Amino acid sequence: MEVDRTIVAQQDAVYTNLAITGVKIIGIGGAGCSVLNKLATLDLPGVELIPCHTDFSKLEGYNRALPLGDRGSGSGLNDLQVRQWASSQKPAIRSLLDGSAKAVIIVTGLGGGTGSGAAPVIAEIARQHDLLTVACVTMPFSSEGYETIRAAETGLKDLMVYCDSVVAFSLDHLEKTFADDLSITEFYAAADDLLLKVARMIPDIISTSEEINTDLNDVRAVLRKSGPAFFTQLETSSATRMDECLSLITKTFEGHRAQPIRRILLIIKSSSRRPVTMLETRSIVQALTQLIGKKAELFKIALVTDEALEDRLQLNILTGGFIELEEVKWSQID
Ligand SMILES: Nc1nc2c(ncn2[C@@H]2O[C@H](COP(=O)(O)OP(=O)(O)OP(=O)(O)O)[C@@H](O)[C@H]2O)c(=O)[nH]1
Ligand SMILES: [Mg+2]
Repeated sequence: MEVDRTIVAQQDAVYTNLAITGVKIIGIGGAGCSVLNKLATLDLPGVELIPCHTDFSKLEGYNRALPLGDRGSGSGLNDLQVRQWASSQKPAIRSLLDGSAKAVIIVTGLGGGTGSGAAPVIAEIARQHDLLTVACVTMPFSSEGYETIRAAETGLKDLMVYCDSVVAFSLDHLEKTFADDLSITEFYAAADDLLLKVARMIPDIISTSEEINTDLNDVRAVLRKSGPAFFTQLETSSATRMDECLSLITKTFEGHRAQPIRRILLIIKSSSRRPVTMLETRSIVQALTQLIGKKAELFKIALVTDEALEDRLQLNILTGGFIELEEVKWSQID
């Protein structure tokens, strides 16, 4: 019988990815688990989604999960208690990260007890296993009270110690950026979408099978110990997409005040119907180099296929490796 070689090749690629990628995305607490539920609908190859919560009802539907504490009904906003619970679960956390794990992506809304308490403990263990460790988090509204802010800032400070790269979105800042007429539910859903976009960057890069591609080691080289990171997503809407793309880049990064950027990870997404061209790629890279990349030590580009984009182009840009951290507080959004 004639074997369909194309299909075999495709299947091989998928199996290879499954075997080598080993990305664990750990969603912690209410916000983290809600992002995880959205990621679960995307079917990302080579990725294991692991929820971690003190409210055990949020752990259902996953192969493996990390319950913390013995009550199962939340943390009572007590991050110190959760830290102890997480520390007592170190062997369980190690076994979740063992085996095929190569990268760990921690997703949480800092400020509550569960995320603020557990995220640093998980990051510390990931670092001990020498895994590429990235955190994407939201910081609470300043109106959420002193205790919430303290828990969030302590969590963030410790994440900075253990993670290679930390992308933090301030809810205060997002409130100024998002439309005023959003309901609270819509607002949090939009914040979750941002966390999702960052969380899927690494899986997107390593699971796509482009000819010019970036693998996990490249991503690791760019993100390794790069500290706080900025995330920006730009997407064109018209057929004259290159001009639009270049003007979006200029609008976003012109007059960029931050410290010199040492590391840049750029994902260019397009569909196979209209893949990004050499000219488009070169122009995008030149524009970014001119505006933010003159001092870059590493500027990695990955091309990812996303059929949903049809004629459009989407750029996902992660910048990090800032010299003076004071200037860099919150991740930028478009
Ligand atoms: N991104 C996002 N953030 C949220 C959401 N709901 C609340 N937050 C923010 O995230 C912070 C943490 O809230 P939760 O995720 O409920 O906290 P938790 O980690 O579950 O901790 P506890 O509920 O105290 O056990 C809050 O202080 C809010 O700033 C949400 O649906 N999405
Ligand atoms: Mg909660």
